[in-house]
Amino acid sequence: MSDKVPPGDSSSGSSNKEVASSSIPKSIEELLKLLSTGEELTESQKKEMKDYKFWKTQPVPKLNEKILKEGPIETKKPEDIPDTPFPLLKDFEWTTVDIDEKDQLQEVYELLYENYVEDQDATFRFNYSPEFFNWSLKCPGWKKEWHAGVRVKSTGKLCAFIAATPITLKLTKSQTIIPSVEINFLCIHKKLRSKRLAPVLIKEITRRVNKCDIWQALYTAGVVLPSPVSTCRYTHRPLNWSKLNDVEFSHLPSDQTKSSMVAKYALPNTTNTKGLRPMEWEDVDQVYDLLVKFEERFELIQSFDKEEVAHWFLGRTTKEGESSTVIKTYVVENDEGKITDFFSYYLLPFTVLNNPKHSELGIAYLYYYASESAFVEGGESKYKARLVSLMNDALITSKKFGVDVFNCLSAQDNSFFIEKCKFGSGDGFLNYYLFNYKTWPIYGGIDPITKEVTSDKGSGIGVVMK
Ligand code: MYA
Repeated sequence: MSDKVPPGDSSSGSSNKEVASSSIPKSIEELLKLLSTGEELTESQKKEMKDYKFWKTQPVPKLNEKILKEGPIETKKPEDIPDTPFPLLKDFEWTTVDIDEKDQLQEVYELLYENYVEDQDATFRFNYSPEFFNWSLKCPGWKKEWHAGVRVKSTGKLCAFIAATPITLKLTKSQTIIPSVEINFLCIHKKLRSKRLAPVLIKEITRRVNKCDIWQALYTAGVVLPSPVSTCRYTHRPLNWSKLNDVEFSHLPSDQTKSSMVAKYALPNTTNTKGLRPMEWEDVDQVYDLLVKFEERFELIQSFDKEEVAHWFLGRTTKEGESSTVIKTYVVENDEGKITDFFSYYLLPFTVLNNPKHSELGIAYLYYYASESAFVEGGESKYKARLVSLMNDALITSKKFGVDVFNCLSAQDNSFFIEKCKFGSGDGFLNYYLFNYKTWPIYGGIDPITKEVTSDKGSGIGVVMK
């Protein structure tokens, strides 16, 4: 599928073009050649470690470093960390954004709406709603001071933002638990780009997190930085092909007609799996048990507690609370009342710019899932078939939430159903990074050379970012 650079968790995805834009051509002739032929840069032209002026000073593995031992890169104590924020240029000041304040949440929304990740042609823009932030930023253990912003002193305008949320990571091979944060929503106003403000934001969020005795972080980006622990590929499953074609997200292959494409992606209105229903508060314990067991299949995972399961899969942490409308979770309950499977996805629409027919694209992102069928010895083919059937049901359920395209990465065991459920590979790749921790490279569900999704092998990435 020749889709545009897809909507990604925390990036626009790193297409080949993006790699080229961060590379350094050696001469004007080479630059002109690149412009005229669109040819990719050679290895020697790509950004080298010494060119990462900021990242080469940070506790991250060097590009192409051979990892000899897993573990933290540096060890410090909270008292070694400065109490005061990093200095900013005189026209700017630090702020802690209080997202419990409606007006401040609105400021983050506006900053991101205008300045966050766009596709190459600026046709699509993430439309993060205040409700999305309430779900993604206010998880159990969240801290107000981990929502750091920069304001223009004279006007008070919010012009940059970065967020950390708590996450417990686990490396299953060594059964190592790593108390960490997830870093997300790094955003600088377009007018303040390329002024080295991003490193200051990153250093400040690191300071604030370190002060709480946390020393590791997980983050994802489309751009290549030192050094990805894994790389996954975006895939897309059109649900409303005509609309995707109208907004130029999906293109008509030369050997197809519009009606054949619509027919290809048509889905029934009713789900197939017996006992499938939306998750309820009473399911938290069983979903927790199933997820914890299932996650051990992967190498890098999020280690949940029950309160986190309630938050991330229902969007509430009390029985009485109202569920979030951005996260959708369905369970499969058998005749004995046992939950045998579940799947979840979150909704994050795109605003479509300058299109006469459509102003928004409904987008679902596959989140966590689990199935008892994974534990049946010798039952690999049954497990794969079960995943295909569950994901087809996920697609069907998402239609009623106005989803036009369902996205998933080549992470988890997704490569087992990607092709069968008619997901097509997108242009975008997502790199996973760990801050201050070295670990062996983790398979991201794609062939390292061809970058094609491999259907016979699941990935080692079990953690899903928002
Ligand atoms: S990923 C989403 C990132 N956001 C966007 O793409 C939104 C649109 N873009 C922007 O707002 C700006 O272009 C950004 C860069 C802010 C991205 N992650 O200020 P600069 C390095 C890390 O002159 P600008 C997400 O949210 C770049 O290589 N570093 O650049 C996860 C260069 O360093 P070096 C990045 O374009 C974020 C330096 O910044 C990224 O004005 C995870 C240039 O700075 C990037 N996505 O602003 C952050 N892009 O010289 C790390 C560029 O070395 C967290 N750069 O090449 C680390 C863990 C911290 C916590 C630790 C706790 C223990």
